Amino acid sequence: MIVRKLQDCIDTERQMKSENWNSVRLSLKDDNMGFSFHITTIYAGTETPIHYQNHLETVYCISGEGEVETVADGKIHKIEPGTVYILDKHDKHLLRASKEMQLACVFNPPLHGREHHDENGVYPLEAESVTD
Ligand code: 9YT
Repeated sequence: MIVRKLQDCIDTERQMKSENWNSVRLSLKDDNMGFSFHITTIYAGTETPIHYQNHLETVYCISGEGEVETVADGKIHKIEPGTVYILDKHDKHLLRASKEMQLACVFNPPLHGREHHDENGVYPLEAESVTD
């Protein structure tokens, strides 16, 4: 069994920071679980374009408030504590936070750790180059 604490992972190599969000990657590919598990904070007043063409992601809102817009149909879904959104179609989307949101995120296939969104909001597969 593996045990980790969120507090112990903050400001370590497990935490990735960007202008709009930071993400603590509590479980990664090298845990051999078939998924990765992250606690992500989305900053208030931000809009992030995301398109995970190589990954499936499920996102559960723990706290905060925002919305997710699917680009293909312009539909806007409110995000509040207790909401889950599931990107089962590799949906291109816009993620907006009106209040800082804490989200629990699961990725399949798992991230290996240092991925950053590229200019299209995409994470490359690990075989491809990773921008850091
Ligand atoms: C909700 C979302 O996808 N945010 C971007 C960060 C991502 N969860 C990550 O890299 O951990």
